[in-house]
Amino acid sequence: MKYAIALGSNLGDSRSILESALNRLATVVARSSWYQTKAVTLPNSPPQPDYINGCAILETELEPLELLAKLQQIETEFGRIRHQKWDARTLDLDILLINDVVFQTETLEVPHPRMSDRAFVLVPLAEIAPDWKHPRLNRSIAQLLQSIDASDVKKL
Ligand code: PH2
Ligand code: MG
Ligand code: MG
Repeated sequence: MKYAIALGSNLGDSRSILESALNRLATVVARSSWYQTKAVTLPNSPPQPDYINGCAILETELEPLELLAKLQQIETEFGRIRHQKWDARTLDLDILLINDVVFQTETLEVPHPRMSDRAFVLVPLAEIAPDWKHPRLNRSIAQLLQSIDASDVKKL
């Protein structure tokens, strides 16, 4: 199965955490550059450090919920502590896309429900998978990127 995943960090030594996390995933077939991005936060929450974000493509036999468990295990290994939604974190690993399917359970929704309006996801993903079609929106990643403002996303 082919997966697109997003990587992000805005606490600790983000760059080295992200590199080490990628090395823990044996099945990476493509990876983007790293980007410095402004933290998207909930309204009225205190400011957060910038994130480093990137994306990768994995080819693996793991089923979606098995891959999710593995990604969460790696997040924990790198010191992820879950406080509130959208809090600063040492490592966030999200499943964005799985082949051309829609997958929805209590614990996992793919395509990632917010990916289509997030420049910090679409810019790195467009670098490695511009033609991958979002199966709910029927538009490619490159097309989705054209409809949003990506000026806060800077290549490192
Ligand atoms: N992740 C969030 C919330 N806000 N902002 C940026 N720039 N990058 C992220 O990865 C990010 C965020 C929740 O997962
Ligand atoms: Mg996330
Ligand atoms: Mg997450």
